[in-house]
Amino acid sequence: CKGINGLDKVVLRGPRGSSAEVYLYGGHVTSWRNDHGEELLFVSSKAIFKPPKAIRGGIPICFPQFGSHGSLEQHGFARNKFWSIDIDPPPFPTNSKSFIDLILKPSEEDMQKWPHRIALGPGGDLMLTSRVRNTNADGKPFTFAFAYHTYFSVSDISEVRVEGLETLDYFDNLQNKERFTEQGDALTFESEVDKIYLSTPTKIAILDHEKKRTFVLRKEGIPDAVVWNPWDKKAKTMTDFGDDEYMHMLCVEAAAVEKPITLKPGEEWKGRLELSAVPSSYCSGQ
Ligand code: TA6
Repeated sequence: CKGINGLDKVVLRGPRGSSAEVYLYGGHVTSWRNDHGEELLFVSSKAIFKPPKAIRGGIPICFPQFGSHGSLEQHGFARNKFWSIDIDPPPFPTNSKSFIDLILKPSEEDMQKWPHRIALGPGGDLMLTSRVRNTNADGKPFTFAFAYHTYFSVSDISEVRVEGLETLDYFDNLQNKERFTEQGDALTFESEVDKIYLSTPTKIAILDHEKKRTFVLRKEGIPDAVVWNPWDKKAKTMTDFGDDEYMHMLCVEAAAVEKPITLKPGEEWKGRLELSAVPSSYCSGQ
C-alpha cells in the first residue's frame, strides 16, 4: 500500500487474534508491534520519510559500508534506496507465515542484487535475513560491512541495562575509535555512548526496568554490535531528532564492522537477526 511520499509501505500482520505488526518502507522496518499492539521500535517524531535522508529510527540497513568513509555516503546507500518485492527469492529458512521478500538492486543494469527477507514470527518475534552474493563476472572480490541499525524504544535510558557485552573489546567512536576493554558489569547509561563491540556473543539482552521488558537479539553471521545513544548535546544537533527523545531510545545494532566481509566471485554471505521482546523481572541496580 502506498505510504508516505510515494514510498511503498508494506504491513506484515501476525496470526489471527494477535496485534503483532511490522511496517516497512522499502527495506526499512519502521514499526514492530508486539501481540498487544505495543510499539517496540523508536522512530523520531521528526523523522524524514523522503530519500535520500534515512528515516531516523526503526531498523535502517547499513550496507555496503558502516560509518562515513570520506566521500562515500554515511552508512552506505542501501538505507536510502528504493527496494522492490522479490518475486523469485532464494531459499530463506523461516517458520513464519507472515513474511516478505525484498530485493535491492542498485540499478537495472547492475548484476549485483541483494535479497532480504523480513518475517514476523509466531510469537511476534521479528526476523531479518540478508544475503549478499558476489556475482562479479570479472573475478573481482566484493568487500562490504553491514549493520541492522536497530533503534529500540525504551521507557527511560537511565534505567536500561545491556547484558552480553561485558569484558569485550570495543572501539570507542567518542575517543578517536581507540580500542578499549569493557568492564565486567552490564552496561548502564548516563551520557553519550558510541561503541563498536567486537566478536560479541550470539545473544544480547536489553533490559527496560520501567516496562519490565527485555529485548533479546540473536544474530548469526554478524559478529559485532554497535551501542549508540546521542544523549542531549548531540541530539540537539540533529534536525530529525527531538531534543529529549534520547531518553526513550537505544541503538544496539548487529553489525559486521571490525572485519569487513570479502566474497570471492560466486561466494555468498548470509546475515540473520532475530528480535524478541519478553517480560522480565529486572530491577535496576541488580
Ligand atoms: O550507530 C552509531 C553511528 O555510527 C553513530 O556514530 C551515529 O552517527 C549514528 O550511527 C547515526 O548515524 P546517522 O547517519 O543515521 O545519523
